[in-house]
Amino acid sequence: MPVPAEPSIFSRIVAREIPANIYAETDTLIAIADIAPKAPVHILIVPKSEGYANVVELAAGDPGLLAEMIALAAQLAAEHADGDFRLVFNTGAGAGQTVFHVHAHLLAGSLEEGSLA
Ligand code: DGP
Repeated sequence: MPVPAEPSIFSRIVAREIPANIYAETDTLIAIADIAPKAPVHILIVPKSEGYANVVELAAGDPGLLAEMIALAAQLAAEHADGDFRLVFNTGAGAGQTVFHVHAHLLAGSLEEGSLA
């Protein structure tokens, strides 16, 4: 699993080189407020390791970690909204992915149609 030469923005947040509003942290994941929220609750759920660029790679390489991300999303949606949520994995630049360190957008709280990340 190749590790990118430059740490991603999320790795720099994990290392506390860049500040972020941290919602949760486990041995393997960090959950932070998105810097440009698209919903009342917009949290990024990010594996601390940056070995996987997108959710397809993660699902193939470490499905257990993907399951951990989904469980944390459900927990955070229950804690910060009514428990209902949308989970978005932008995959590829053409789909709007800008950070190639896999992450899930957790969107919750009075979502409107079209309020995708
Ligand atoms: P995507 O476009 O799916 O790759 O999502 C990347 C998200 O990362 C985007 O919604 C904005 C967010 N983001 C970018 N830079 C920062 C940052 O420095 N801090 C935080 N908290 N979020 C960031």
